[in-house]
Amino acid sequence: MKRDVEQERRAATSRNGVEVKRRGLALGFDAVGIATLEPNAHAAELDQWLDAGYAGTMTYLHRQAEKRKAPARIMPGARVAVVTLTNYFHGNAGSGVGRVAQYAWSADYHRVLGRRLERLATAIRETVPGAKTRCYVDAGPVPERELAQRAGLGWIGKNMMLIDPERGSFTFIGVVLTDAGLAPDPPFEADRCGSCRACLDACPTGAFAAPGVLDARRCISYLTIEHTAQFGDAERPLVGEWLFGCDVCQDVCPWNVKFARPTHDAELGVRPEIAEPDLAALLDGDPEAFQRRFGDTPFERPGVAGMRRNAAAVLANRDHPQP
Ligand code: B12
Ligand code: SF4
Ligand code: SF4
Repeated sequence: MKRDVEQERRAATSRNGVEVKRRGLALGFDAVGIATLEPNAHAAELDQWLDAGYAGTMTYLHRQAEKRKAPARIMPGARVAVVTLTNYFHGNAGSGVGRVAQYAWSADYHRVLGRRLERLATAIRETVPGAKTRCYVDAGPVPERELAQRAGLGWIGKNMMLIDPERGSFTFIGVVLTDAGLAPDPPFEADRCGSCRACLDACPTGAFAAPGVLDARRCISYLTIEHTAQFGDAERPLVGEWLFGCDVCQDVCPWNVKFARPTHDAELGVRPEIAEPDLAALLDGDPEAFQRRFGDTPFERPGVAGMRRNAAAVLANRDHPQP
């Protein structure tokens, strides 16, 4: 009798897991998997990374470390993470002065995916009545790449990106934590980088201290988005022609070269004023004009002052290229 009850419980978690993933795909996510919330197997790597100072001024990463190492502590009662990937690839990037990373070419993904994740959370609560849910995209102490690997969605490459073997790495990760009983997927155990080291060799600033270890302080993405101070003489040349973010370690990855396909997601349409920005207007630094044009885009994070700094650096690098 007890065995029958246990078998029925298992069958229900399995059915509910399948149903939640089906609903996720129907909502427009490109891949959906379910991860357990056991302690992070790579907690030691996170500690070493933080101790080495590689987080730079991103002090929130130090504050969030304990929860990142034990994701079950993020939401009381949470049992699993429903993890989603959304392709944002737009095709080959231009090479003009003032380049912008592809993830930023559309409306701010935090808003687009935030809404979609809320709909997925509703689907979870409809599938398992009474379930509690919490949505995260690039926010909070959630170890998103680790959970995506654990949900079977891909492996973590030498460039630290989560690489989906069918889509490459130009994907956003979004997560719903829940206390619903949903059967987890097997983790993605293979490492398909093999002997390749294209990303490590191509990084224009030599930001990788070792395979899978990024010194964010040298990363153009950090310098142009997260770093709030003015650039020093050593930092300015590092950003080269990149106005916002950087895609080099993804552009050269053979898994992107072979498998990345442009997205047809209607909510992630390219906005030309971001993909091909007007550097002179950014230099002008008018806060109201900036808010009107970029208030709902990823440029909002560095803000008018940060984007003005970035535009000045790109123009200085164009006029005085480093040997
Ligand atoms: C801080 C941060 C940054 C920092 C630091 C980047 C870094 N490499 O850590 C900066 C500003 C530089 C940055 C840049 C970018 N970022 Co960012 N970033 C984050 C953020 C908020 C936290 C990441 C973090 O904790 N870093 C600290 C490191 C130590 O932790 P980790 O990356 O999780 O790494 C763990 C694993 O590597 C694991 N591990 C170590 N060894 C091994 C071995 C194996 C086998 C396994 C399985 C695991 C494993 O241990 C580590 C610690 O737990 C996440 C969102 C989130 N909440 O997770 C987005 C996130 C990682 N960023 C993202 C993106 C898109 C980018 C950029 C591509 C943007 C751009 N084009 O400019 C670049 C890519 C740079 C790069 N090559 O990593 C996406 C990545 C999506 C994906 N498919 O992987 C995320 C997930 C945001 C999102 N929701 O989509 N980012
Ligand atoms: S995003 Fe650019 S600067 Fe940062 S690690 Fe990758 S290639 Fe290097
Ligand atoms: S470029 Fe090569 S080493 Fe780097 S992440 Fe891609 S497959 Fe792995």
